[in-house]
Amino acid sequence: TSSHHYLAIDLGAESGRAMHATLADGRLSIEEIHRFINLPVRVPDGFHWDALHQWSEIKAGMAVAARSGLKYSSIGLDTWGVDFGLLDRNGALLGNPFYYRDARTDGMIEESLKRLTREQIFTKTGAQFSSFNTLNQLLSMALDKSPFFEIAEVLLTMPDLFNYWMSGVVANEFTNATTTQCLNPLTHDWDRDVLAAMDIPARLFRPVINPGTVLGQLLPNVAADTGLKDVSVVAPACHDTGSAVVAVPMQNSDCAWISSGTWSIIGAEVPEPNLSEKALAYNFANEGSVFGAWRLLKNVVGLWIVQECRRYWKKHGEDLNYTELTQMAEEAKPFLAVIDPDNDLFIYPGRMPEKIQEYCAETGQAVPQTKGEILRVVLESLALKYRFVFGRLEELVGKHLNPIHIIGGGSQNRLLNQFTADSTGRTVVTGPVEATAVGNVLMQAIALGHLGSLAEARALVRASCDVETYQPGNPAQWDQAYSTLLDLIK
Ligand code: ADP
Ligand code: LRH
Repeated sequence: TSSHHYLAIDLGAESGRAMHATLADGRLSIEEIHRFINLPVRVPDGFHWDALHQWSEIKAGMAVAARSGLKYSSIGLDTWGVDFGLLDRNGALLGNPFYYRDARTDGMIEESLKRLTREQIFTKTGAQFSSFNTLNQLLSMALDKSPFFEIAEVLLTMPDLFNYWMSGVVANEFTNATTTQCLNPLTHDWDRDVLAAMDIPARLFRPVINPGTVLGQLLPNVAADTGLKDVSVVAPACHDTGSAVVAVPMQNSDCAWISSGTWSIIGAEVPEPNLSEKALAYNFANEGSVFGAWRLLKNVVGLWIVQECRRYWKKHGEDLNYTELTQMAEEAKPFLAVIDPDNDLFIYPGRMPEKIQEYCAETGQAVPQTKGEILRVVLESLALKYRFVFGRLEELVGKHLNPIHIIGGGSQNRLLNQFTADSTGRTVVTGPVEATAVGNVLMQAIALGHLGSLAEARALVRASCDVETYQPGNPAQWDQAYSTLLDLIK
């Protein structure tokens, strides 16, 4: 039978990777061939993407693929939402794209609300209110009278930018466009009213293309640099969360999922955007999926907090891996204290263990002392916040959701998986770990006609990937801690 090879590039906040995938005999296999760091760089004006370094590493991944001698059908790239670059009229990148955890967007939600009401922004964009959204990044530039607005011709979100460098095609991909808070979910077009109200030039935005579009062939200069020839560039769901959810091995839509990585994104797949007052009040997002579906979801700050603790301890001389850190948490005393992981304090980089201790002290709780205690507080608090968001999700979709699928790198944290089952009282099914890359590949295969449908793609994931199941232990044990969380977020 025929076999096909694909290359998926997934740029995550901790690392970027190039993944090789093969579709053969009704199974998909996937393997990492190149991994590289993807850290923001601070200069006097703020935190930026290291876009050229990332581009070099993407090409290095292509070169590894080329050296295998295999014939690749296509390449697809995804990364996180909201960030973007601007091109001038000659197609040159203007400056260094900003990284979303930059303080330039502080206070921008309030600024935007001087121009439009919350209801207006929500019904026109369906997005959650996060200070770092593209809309707020652009508003901060408008308020700063950024000279870029005078000379920029095109806005490309980060995956659009890399797609442009790979294929020469300038286009805005739909799933990632829905993270900008500039796109109207009903028209699938940029919302001119919102842009005008924020003084953002509408000329920067291009027509939106669907995930699963074949953009063209790798440009000759890229093929020459990497040795990768005759390869199609496909836009998958270019938003990483969009790709990850393609790979949820769900049997039907009565389940929820948590895309667990830097962020923990909790949601369900729904047929229509939910623009209700309640969705607005709960600050949920409608993000575009593949084949007309939507993801109704909410971001929880996620394993970012663990990443930042690890980074802090490394800086102070102790380099521990995630397995060791999870082990320490497992051995620590349970239910010492609770934090709201989504408190503003924890969004920005730096001093994370100290910030957790300060938060516990200021809220009159016991202060975790050891690394294990600190991490246990974080993991328990994440599971508690999941319970809170999951309850609201069930309310919004109006049905009981079971199981909860946990996908992404964070699904390797067995302690958190069990905590999630325990705190929510739901069965947890984990895997795939590399859901984002798998979903990216699946959309390439669909675009090229190698797979017929999303249902077929998900059946393939079920047949190809290991999944683990966790049953809830004793949810009542979690009730006391849950009421502490409710007090904290009041
Ligand atoms: P991103 O959102 O940046 O793409 P990933 O999906 O790669 O993130 O997930 C990275 C996270 O997965 C890490 O921050 C870490 O918390 C978790 N993780 C990775 N490996 C392990 C492990 N062996 N045990 C527990 N957690 C892990
Ligand atoms: C996850 C993610 C998420 C966005 C955030 C900026 O990586 O794409 O869906 O909200 O990054």
